[in-house]
Amino acid sequence: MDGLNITAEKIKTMEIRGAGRIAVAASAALRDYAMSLKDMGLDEFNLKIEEAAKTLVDTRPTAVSLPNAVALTRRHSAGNVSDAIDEIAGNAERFIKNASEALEKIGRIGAQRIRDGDVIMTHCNSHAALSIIKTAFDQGKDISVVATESRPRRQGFITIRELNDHGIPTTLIVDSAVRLTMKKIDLVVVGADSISVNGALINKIGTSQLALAAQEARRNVIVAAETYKFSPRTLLGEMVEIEDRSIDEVIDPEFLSELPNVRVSNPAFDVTPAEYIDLIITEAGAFPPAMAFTVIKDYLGLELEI
Ligand code: RUB
Repeated sequence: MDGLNITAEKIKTMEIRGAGRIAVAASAALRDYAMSLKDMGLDEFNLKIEEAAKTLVDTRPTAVSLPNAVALTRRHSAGNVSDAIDEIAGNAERFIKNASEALEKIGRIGAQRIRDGDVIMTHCNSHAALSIIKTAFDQGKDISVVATESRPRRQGFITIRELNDHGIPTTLIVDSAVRLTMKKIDLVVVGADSISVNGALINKIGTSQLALAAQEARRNVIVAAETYKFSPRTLLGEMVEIEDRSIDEVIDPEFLSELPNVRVSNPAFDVTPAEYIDLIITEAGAFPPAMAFTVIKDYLGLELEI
């Protein structure tokens, strides 16, 4: 499981991060692992795939793209190991190709919602959100972006580099400047780690503050999300787990050790209720959040995790 463990570690430490990238990396790692298994019976093979799937899924709890990608990749109906490997390899190729095509489609569909002259606020670093912004820019629209820093890991720095390299005028703000700046922007475009059946968005901590400020200022909030970011398990009443990350990301442990009465908390994601979201742009079309159930049923498949 060497290669697979390396990928799992990279996801855990966030060397590979962002819900889409995590999903694609996990699918590829499972494919490579399956292809490395030989000289064993089908039961042993299935057991090893089961363990490998668990190793990958256990790395980070919030982005449903990860268990969805693993479930879509690992399933097979073969009667022998060699056919099972072929099926898993085929599943991975399909998933990875679809994920890449989904990003392009989301870009094209989402760009329709961007008007010439728009100033767009984004949060964290989302490839799906950036696909919309870059596509609109490439269509010749005169747009600019306000990007939040996204403490504590500062994924906003990845975003501003990407926008800079694409030639898109960009302003970086600290997270606490969101409400003040909201008056100067036209709409918010963010990505998704998970979307639950009630249309709620789970994304980088602070996303719900953008959405609250946007509603107060009557600005639209658009979510860019591949269909594999919708969570089938929420149909069973399961809540999406919010990842708590190390407090070392927030504060120097030495400084904290001088403060015996202080505790630090570092939740990595938050929940934005559906009523704060205007539209979810998927590769299958632009949906209101109220249609999350339909997306899960028609485009993802209820059997995926139930
Ligand atoms: C990343 C994050 C992104 C979503 C969507 O969090 O919240 O907005 O994952 O990204 P982290 P994408 O940096 O903790 O993984 O559109 O690229 O899938």
